[in-house]
Amino acid sequence: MGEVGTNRLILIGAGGHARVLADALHLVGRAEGAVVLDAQADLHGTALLGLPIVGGDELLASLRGEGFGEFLVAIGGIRGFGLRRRLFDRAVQLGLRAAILRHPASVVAESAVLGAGSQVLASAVVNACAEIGENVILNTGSIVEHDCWVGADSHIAPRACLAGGVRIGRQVHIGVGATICENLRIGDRAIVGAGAVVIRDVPPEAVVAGVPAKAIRRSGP
Ligand code: JB3
Repeated sequence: MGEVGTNRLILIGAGGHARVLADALHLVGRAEGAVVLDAQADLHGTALLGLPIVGGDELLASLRGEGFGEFLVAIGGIRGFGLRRRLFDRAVQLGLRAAILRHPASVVAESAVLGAGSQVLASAVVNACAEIGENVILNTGSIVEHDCWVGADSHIAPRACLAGGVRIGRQVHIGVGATICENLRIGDRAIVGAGAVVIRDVPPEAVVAGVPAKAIRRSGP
């Protein structure tokens, strides 16, 4: 861990996903000196698992000036893809580096590649030669098998499973416990419902659900 003052970390968001990240930061020794920003003013001055919620995003520039070096986008909700990308880009534009967070109970193959800002949470598995894009959430117990590709800003929800060679686009949500069969492609901004079993490619912005998964609507902008 870098010394406090240069590698101090900013969590952007103070909700349920932020609590998961804060817990992992404590476990990997990155909580020291970290602070949290949230849009809800009534949270300012309180704490998130011991991390001070110091204000809103307007503080990003001044925190950078105070020697904070890294950030994580700590917003995970399905409606938040565009927001996650905007927050990521704003922090990078201010000269902050996107940290990579690996829970100590995760398993990541030596040959796997984790993108800046990616978050590999408890019991998640990233297997050989998989590539994980920027700002991706691999949530609790998710499985990304060998040779998979997960595009930027996507969220693989708890216990979802991508079989070998699956390619996930950008800003995709794979729901809790969903299964994507091998070598399939899931298009940008598609949504796969919880528990779905996907046995054919999913086009961009499609919303699919069921066993086997079928299209139910299109995902909104
Ligand atoms: O299902 C699981 C395991 N986790 C879910 C996660 C992936 O997504 C979790 O159960 C929730 O469904 C959701 O967690 P998240 O994204 O933390 O949602 P919520 O608990 O609603 O917290 C979002 C926080 O972000 C709120 O405190 C908002 O005020 C804050 N927020 C919204 N917009 C913002 C902004 N904070 C900052 N700094 N900037 C914003 O623009």
